[in-house]
Amino acid sequence: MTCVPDATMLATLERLLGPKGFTREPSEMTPWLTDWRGRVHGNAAALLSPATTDEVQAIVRLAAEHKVAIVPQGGNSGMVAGATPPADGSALLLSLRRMNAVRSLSPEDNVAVVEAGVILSDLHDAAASIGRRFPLSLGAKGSARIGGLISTNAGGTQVLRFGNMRNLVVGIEAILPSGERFDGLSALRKDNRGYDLRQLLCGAEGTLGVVTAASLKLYPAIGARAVAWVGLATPHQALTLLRRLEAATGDAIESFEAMPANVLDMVLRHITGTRAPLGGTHAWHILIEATAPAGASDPVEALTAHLAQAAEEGLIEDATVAASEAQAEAFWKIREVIAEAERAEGPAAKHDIAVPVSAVPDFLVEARAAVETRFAGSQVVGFGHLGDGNIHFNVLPPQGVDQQAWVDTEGKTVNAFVHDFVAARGGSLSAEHGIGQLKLAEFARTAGPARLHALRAIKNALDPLGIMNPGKLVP
Ligand code: 2HG
Ligand code: ZN
Repeated sequence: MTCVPDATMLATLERLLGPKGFTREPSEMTPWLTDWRGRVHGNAAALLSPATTDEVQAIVRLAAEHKVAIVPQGGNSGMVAGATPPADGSALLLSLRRMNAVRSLSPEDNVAVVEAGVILSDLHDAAASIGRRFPLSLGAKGSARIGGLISTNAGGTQVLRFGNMRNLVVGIEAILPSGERFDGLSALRKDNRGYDLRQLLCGAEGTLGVVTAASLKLYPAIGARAVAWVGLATPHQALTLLRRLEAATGDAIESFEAMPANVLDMVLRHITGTRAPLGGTHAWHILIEATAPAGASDPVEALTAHLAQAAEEGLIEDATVAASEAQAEAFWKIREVIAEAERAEGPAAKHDIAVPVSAVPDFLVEARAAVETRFAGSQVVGFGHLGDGNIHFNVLPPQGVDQQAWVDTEGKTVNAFVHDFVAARGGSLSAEHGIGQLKLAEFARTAGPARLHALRAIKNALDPLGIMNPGKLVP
């Protein structure tokens, strides 16, 4: 059990962090006390915004001494309320947003060393300034911060080719729950000193310490890209198309995102300025991006030819390749605002599942039919990263019911139904969003004893006082 910070401890923190780094003002704290989708409302004894790793260390030492809980937070754009503090107000909310320096950029190492509070799109710009790119990208790139992306092992739309955040981290600096500083920033491409602490901190959701900085892999800048929108009849045809394009283009294909017609409609309904890329109606829509390094032949021509061939054979119904950067951006916008459109649509029973890529097409068809039959009137909006096996299989309540009440009650039965369906296919109930608070019960129900025991043993070994983000990830 953790303790409530007393007046002396709060005064010490206030002195340590100064007015920019310490507040208890409700108006300043409120935006950070609720998760992005507005489902979980927390409270905090204070909002701490340290500017340096030394300040983070001092905070954690003090918290350990007083057994006070710390909830680390980045951009607060997470999907599972992993950065939302508990409602009792006993925890200190630790925002990394002021630690937003790019410490170094090395074209020789192909590495950027950045602080945890750097916003993803700022890292994209920094990498571009030295002719490199950081390839992880997602809809929330304008607000998501590096520390949160590491702590959730974020995925996004380029995982097909570059892997998730874990694959892009080569070094980490963190303050462990003991208050010790782990100096693992050195950008070693090989390091076999036993258990990999850096990888342990990726996806740990702030339960094993506070990530303060990271060394991240950079890649050559893109020379040219081709962005296509494809309409086709079934997800099975989509997977056939993906494998065919990969075989024909080497590793040029880096995104292969799928959405059914009802998801495209939802975006067009809620997000102003969006319009359907194709004229006709299609059961499935695929967004494809192919890239080429500078000096290589333009991917537009190749992708256009392959898609024309696929259309001739009847594998796809229609396709268009963006004729300009502006059009490419417009296609991408449709994909990136799905979560926003769904938020506007209202509450949903949300699932972030993974199955083997080969199982995705059958899953999409069978799970949708099973859910819409079992939960009469519900509507599946299942979209996502077909190329890496990760589907956001969200379920909207039937028309005419109290939507939030349905999600809070029947939605739990839907969650269990979907997760069991996924487990039967060797899948995972969290592909890229993490466990946080929202998946905790289902994780505990389905994880199995070996995984749970190991998880708890690691947590207890590194955080015996249980001060780091309690109530998240570890059932
Ligand atoms: C995406 O792929 C995000 O758009 C959000 O991971 C998914 O809202 C969701 O379920
Ligand atoms: Zn996603």
